[in-house]
Amino acid sequence: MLNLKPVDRRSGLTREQFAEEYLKEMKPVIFTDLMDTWPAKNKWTIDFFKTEYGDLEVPVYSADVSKSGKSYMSPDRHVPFREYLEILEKGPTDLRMFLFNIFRHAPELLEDYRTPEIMDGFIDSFPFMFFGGEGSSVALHFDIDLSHVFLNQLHGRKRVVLFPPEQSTNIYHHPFTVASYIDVNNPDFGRYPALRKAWGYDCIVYPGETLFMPSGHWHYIEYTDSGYSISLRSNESYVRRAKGLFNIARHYVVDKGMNRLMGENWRKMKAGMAKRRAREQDQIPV
Ligand SMILES: O=C(O)CCC(=O)C(=O)O
Ligand SMILES: [Fe+2]
Repeated sequence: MLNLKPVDRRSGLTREQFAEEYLKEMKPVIFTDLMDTWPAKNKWTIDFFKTEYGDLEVPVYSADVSKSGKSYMSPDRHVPFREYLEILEKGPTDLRMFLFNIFRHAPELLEDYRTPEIMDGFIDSFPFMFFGGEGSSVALHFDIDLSHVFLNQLHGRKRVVLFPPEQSTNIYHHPFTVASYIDVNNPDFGRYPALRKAWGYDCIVYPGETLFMPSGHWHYIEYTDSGYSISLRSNESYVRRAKGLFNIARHYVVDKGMNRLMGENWRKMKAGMAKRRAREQDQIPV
């Protein structure tokens, strides 16, 4: 069994309390009231999106999205938003919709949420929404730009498993990427022995709640129900912002390029590197 602890659930946190107990500690927390002032909280229902934006063509992704080779990170197809929402309602389905900037097409929606006042440094660009069907999941990863993520759950429940960045070696960070080799639901301790030492968190985020994922935290997400959320990002540190930009540049140049050139072999090379790192760090005879 993986060593996973629950995440605190808090309401009425002040900026000072949040800074002291969570931000400084880089500790995740679920806010039960951060979205209380948002019109979106009750307004952004499935019917609302169907009625107002049903004709928008949206890119949908199936579970193969992170497979190596030519289709790496490209959508399966485009469908009218109405059709995608109907698929979600019928569920279960592995179809997800993200990397689509709905706000570019519907800027009026920007009026329906508020930038949290709980800390400074929110990044002012258009935020992303994430849609997924019941049973779909998002592979364990960390966000390459190294910002803190405030995951605001609007519809359906999500299970989130988190690991702090210091656990990267223990969970077999896939070199040059933001991915890990481990399967959170079926940890293979034989193959990945350092995993026994890993620790993290496991929680369910309910609609109306906001999960704070501190910078660099690994997250694996399971859509308990079909649903969607909006992720807002913040980064109060210029040093960390610069590191994030460097990561992005390296990712585009190294990983995408090597993936194009070597496909499956690049994946295998990275797997070897991750095992070696864990072995060297832990001096576990494997
Ligand atoms: O909720 C999701 O589908 C993915 C969210 C995520 O990875 C993020 O906000 O960084
Ligand atoms: Fe993420």
